[in-house]
Amino acid sequence: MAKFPSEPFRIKVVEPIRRTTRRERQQILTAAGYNPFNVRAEDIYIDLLTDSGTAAMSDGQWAGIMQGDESYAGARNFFNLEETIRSITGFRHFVPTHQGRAAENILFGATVRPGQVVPSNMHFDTTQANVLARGGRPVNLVIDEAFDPTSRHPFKGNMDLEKLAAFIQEVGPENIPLGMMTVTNNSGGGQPVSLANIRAVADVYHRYGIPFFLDACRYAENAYFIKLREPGYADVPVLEIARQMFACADGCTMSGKKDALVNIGGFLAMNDEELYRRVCQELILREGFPTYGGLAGRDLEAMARGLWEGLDEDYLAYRIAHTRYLADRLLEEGLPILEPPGGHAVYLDVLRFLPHIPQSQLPGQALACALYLEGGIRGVEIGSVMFAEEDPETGETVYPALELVRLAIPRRVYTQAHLDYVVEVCRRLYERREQIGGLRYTYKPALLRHFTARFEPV
Ligand code: P71
Repeated sequence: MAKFPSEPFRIKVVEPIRRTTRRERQQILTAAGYNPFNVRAEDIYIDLLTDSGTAAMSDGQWAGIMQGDESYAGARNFFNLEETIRSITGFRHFVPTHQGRAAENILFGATVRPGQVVPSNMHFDTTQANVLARGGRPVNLVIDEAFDPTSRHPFKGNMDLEKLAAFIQEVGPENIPLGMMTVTNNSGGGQPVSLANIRAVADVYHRYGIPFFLDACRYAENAYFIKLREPGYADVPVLEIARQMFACADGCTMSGKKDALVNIGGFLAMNDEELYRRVCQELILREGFPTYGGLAGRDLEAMARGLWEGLDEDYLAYRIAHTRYLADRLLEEGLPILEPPGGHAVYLDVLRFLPHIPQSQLPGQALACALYLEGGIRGVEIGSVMFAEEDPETGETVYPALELVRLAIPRRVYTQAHLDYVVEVCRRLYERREQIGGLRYTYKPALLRHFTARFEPV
């Protein structure tokens, strides 16, 4: 039976959660248009919608909240955060933002012109949408193993270096204002990127004079995977691995809502002085003055402290093993999941879970709804609803290679017994999987459609 190291913390504050009846859940789901985003959190028993902004903060972070300096300019918490970010990332400049996508918006606003392309291993949905919103084209060049849910490649988030070099030559470096890399690769299953690959990607970008930015929101989990899996790093402190990752890049976007263990916050960091000046202009227009950037002083403090806690090796060992525990238990029950499990989530492999539902009938969304109906669990579809695209020439729908339901694990929130409950619900669903039917849209918005789309059973 799978096991994981016991928690390196104890629980000081609790939040009641409530179980509902199946009949209640059926009514709730119908009213929500079969979209779990539209369900009230109070009507959910185990909420695995996202690991973003859902962490339990520590007593140290809450103490920091009380020490928020709410001055408009130059709050002391800004300088604490600045010292922290500089120490971990080494980047010369940074601005706080209210979350990750605000950092993306400001970065692409300052760099991307219509018609330009931004390559990455895989852009996450907000990154993709923010590139598109500036008239740019996001391109994904991850290794092929990423699309095989059964491949146990240790670094399935790696960029395909040949594809990258060929792509740059094809479109011309002058049409690439920056190159990116998402660590860990969320859309591809929370899979890590090796340090060797980050170095090689940086070399390719830099050979063509292209600035390289990391989408760093799960950088600490990525660094811990490097420690576990990449030869030569077993005895290197995670902080040092993280520093080496950042040292390859010219800047990063960061959603603090993941590995910085806060409920709100993010930042954009960079070395280039001239870019920093333009970023500050854009920041003042959209987020706020550069020493608070859309956050309160107390939020800056919580993020500074959370950044350090997110790098703690006891915490990371527990975190990665906790996720692994859920994956191993599901595998023990014979359920199809994407392997190996990621750092922040376990992904159900829907094409093997529900092979009788064609992608045109949105099997991932159907499975996410079935999970809620069966056990009050909320996961998120990462499949056709999130990523299917219309071919601009033929008008035909192109479905993504991976159809997943992500069970994202909030940091320091749920216990092993909660995960056992999740396994039990998934097992029951898998037993009667033939009874699960497909869905169709009743409302299909153009951009970031998964957040607000509505559905009905076919
Ligand atoms: C996640 C999220 C948040 C989310 C997004 C879409 C649906 C549900 C929840 C956000 C990311 C991310 C990466 C790799 C940038 C952002 C944006 N992820 N890059 O996975 O995973 O950060 O939410 O702070 O704006 O649930 P932001």
